Amino acid sequence: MKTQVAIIGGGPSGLLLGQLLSKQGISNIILERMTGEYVLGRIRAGILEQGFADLVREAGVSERMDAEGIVHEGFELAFNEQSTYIDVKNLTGGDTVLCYGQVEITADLMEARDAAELETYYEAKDVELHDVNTESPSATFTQNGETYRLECDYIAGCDGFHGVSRPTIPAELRTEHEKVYPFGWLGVLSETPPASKELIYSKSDRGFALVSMRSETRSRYYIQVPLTDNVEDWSDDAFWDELRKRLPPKAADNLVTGPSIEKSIAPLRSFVCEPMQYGRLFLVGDAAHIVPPTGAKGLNLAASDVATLYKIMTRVYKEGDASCVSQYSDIALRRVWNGERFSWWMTNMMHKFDASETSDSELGNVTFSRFMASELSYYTGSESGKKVIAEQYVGLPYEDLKP
Ligand code: RFL
Ligand code: PHB
Repeated sequence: MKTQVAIIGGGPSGLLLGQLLSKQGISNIILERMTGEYVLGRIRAGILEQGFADLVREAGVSERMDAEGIVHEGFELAFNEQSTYIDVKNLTGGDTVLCYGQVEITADLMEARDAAELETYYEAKDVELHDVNTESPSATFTQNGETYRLECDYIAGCDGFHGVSRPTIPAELRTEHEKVYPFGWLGVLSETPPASKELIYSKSDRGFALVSMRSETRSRYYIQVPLTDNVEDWSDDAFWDELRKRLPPKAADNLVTGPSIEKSIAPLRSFVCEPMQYGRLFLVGDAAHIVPPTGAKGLNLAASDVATLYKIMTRVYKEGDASCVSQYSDIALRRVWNGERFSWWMTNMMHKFDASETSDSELGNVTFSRFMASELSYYTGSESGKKVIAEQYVGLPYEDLKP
């Protein structure tokens, strides 16, 4: 088999890249380890930056997103009894974010890929990447007991944090930066109207909580939990009780409870692999970086990687200029580090750190907590502070390639 760009991983990054490349007539084949149903079972991101939504429009897959996505002009930052509205639209001169689930985007992209009869190999096992530092890379894999070789010009490693692409870069040529937080998020999806029209990030003495949504009748909530908790320890009733205690009074009063349709615990991590490319292999999205979800940046950083690689591949194939491929890692990493910093900052500011869990070993726990409380009241207490938060939340502009 032969294609121009082999895409490893059929999550949102791989599917979006594939769709954009196809629009430019650049051939691509996706190798996905799991089934399509499995990929669609992962309830994850909900908030899309404008840059992401525009990219989905450019890919020609935005019809349902534009019809069903909920535009958010701001969000609330709550701290005990106090609540501050971050009026994102006014503070940024008109930018908003869109609430539209990762599952929906993924389903729309899969449908478009099927309709265009673009090739995807699901349940592609034992993927291995070969000769990525030469002009003729390839990927081998097995499917239903058969072994295949896919020859290509370039490989996009869109295979998430546990994929094969990142370890294909020799260990001595990559640096991995990692921080694991001492807590996770317990998330619940329920067929109930959301407790608030806008998202609420709430810090309380009992720990962090988040009000989010998927539609006017479907809510998504999260609470901070110790890493030692198991999802089976949390009955629906226990979850609702704890959530109510952590929300500002008005949202707590508005909370409508019901059976959970999905419940899971996600650990929180900051991670970056540098560089994000090796020869003709490019790392995209979670394959190269992870952020804690407090800033809603994970999928959005994946989208800016996709945008950069798309521009590079378009220039390579439309203008015959292969020299621009060396720009990928630097451009992608500049935006990634900014998203990492914002996500880390929001996480530190909004979560409860117990004794012995300090985020900074140089500081005592009490001092750290005090600094973070002071940080929160400082930034929410002035227009300029709120503007800093708003600008990061809607996302920095995408960087262009150098001529
Ligand atoms: P994915 O989604 O992990 O997809 C990778 C795909 O690669 C496949 N794969 C392989 N295929 C072939 N061979 C192999 N060896 C393979 N190994 C893996 C996998 O099966 C999978 O299908 O990565 P991608 O595409 O880069 O997308 C990244 C996003 O999923 C992720 O960043 C976001 O979900 C993060 N995130 C959020 N991001 C936002 O922008 N806004 C949010 O509001 C937001 N909320 C969240 C989140 C992530 C969360 N969790 C659970 C981690 C909330 C949560 C709770
Ligand atoms: C979500 O709706 O899943 C969501 C929203 C905002 C975040 C994280 C997750 O910061």
